[in-house]
Amino acid sequence: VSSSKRQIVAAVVGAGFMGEVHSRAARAAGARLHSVTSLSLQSARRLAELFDFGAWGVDATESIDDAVDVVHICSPNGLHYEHALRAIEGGRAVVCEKPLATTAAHADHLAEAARARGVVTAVPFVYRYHSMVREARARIAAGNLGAVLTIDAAYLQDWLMQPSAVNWRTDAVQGGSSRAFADIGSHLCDLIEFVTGQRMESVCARTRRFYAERGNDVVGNEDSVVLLFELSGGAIGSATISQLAPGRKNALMLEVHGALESIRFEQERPDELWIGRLDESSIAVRGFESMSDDARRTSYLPAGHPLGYQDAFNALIADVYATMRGETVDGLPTFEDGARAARLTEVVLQSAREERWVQVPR
Ligand code: SOE
Repeated sequence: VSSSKRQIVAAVVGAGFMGEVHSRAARAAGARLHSVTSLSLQSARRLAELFDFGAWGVDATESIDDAVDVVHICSPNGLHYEHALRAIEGGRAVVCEKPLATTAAHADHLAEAARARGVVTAVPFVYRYHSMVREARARIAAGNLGAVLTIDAAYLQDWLMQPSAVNWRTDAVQGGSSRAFADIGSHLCDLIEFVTGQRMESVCARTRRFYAERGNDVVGNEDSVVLLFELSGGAIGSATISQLAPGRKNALMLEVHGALESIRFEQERPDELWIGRLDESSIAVRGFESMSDDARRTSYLPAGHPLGYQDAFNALIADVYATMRGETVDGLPTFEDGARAARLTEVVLQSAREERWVQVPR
């Protein structure tokens, strides 16, 4: 039996919700699961048994073992820089959860170090991998919408709405100086740029920390952000980002208004794309004949078999491994995109602090 391709060996650092999502995706992409490490030995052991890792422990340096090809970093934000730099210096491919680092300077350094070392990198802006997001992007690129005029966007969750809800994210040291924007606003702004093909050029933001304390801890980062922005092609838009929106679980919503048509994507209904028209609007459901090639690439189940969040994640990790094998893929978010998100985060906080429009550096 000829083995068409050498099995990729993956290590996971961090055994929380994202560690589990990455482990499932790495396994689905055919990796051998080498080791999972976590600050909590119990969490590491739970994931090791769930996904049949070779080893588990609390020492993240085990993930840089010579046998390891790629390191998936899912540790608390404040540890990303250290864990990613160690993997890069070890010559490993690195998939690092957003935010890439809690400062733009550290994120830029990681992107530079990875470029210099020539390692494959990714920051899982996973929502790029829904087929109907690729369909929206293809329609805008093909000119179906006409000139992009305005954007109405939001990313709303409610898992931090209880004042008692404490998590490493609500601690500025472990989570970083931005929470809602760095955690989910970064996904939304990455998607706005990815779908429209335009850059965010300037923003005007206001943040709120509705609960200055949670449990016995002082909270050092924001619960919610509202944003005005201008895009490089002249469009203007607004975004509401909050993790205190009762009833909204993971509600990323993006609506783009063109001179000819509109589109609306809702992450909680990922197989659908609303097409807005002056005469008759419609809902395009994944799997139709004239779907774009790029949408078809991630549409690996036929119409009527819903694809979801983990499917999109699996497709993203499969693209990372394809890139490690020298293949060319379209739309993989790399450390360059992660560094851009970290820079945008600092611009958003600066705009809120100084109560003015701030230009986004290229
Ligand atoms: C929590 O806000 C979270 O898990 C984010 O960290 C993820 O990036 C997002 O995709 C889902 O919600």
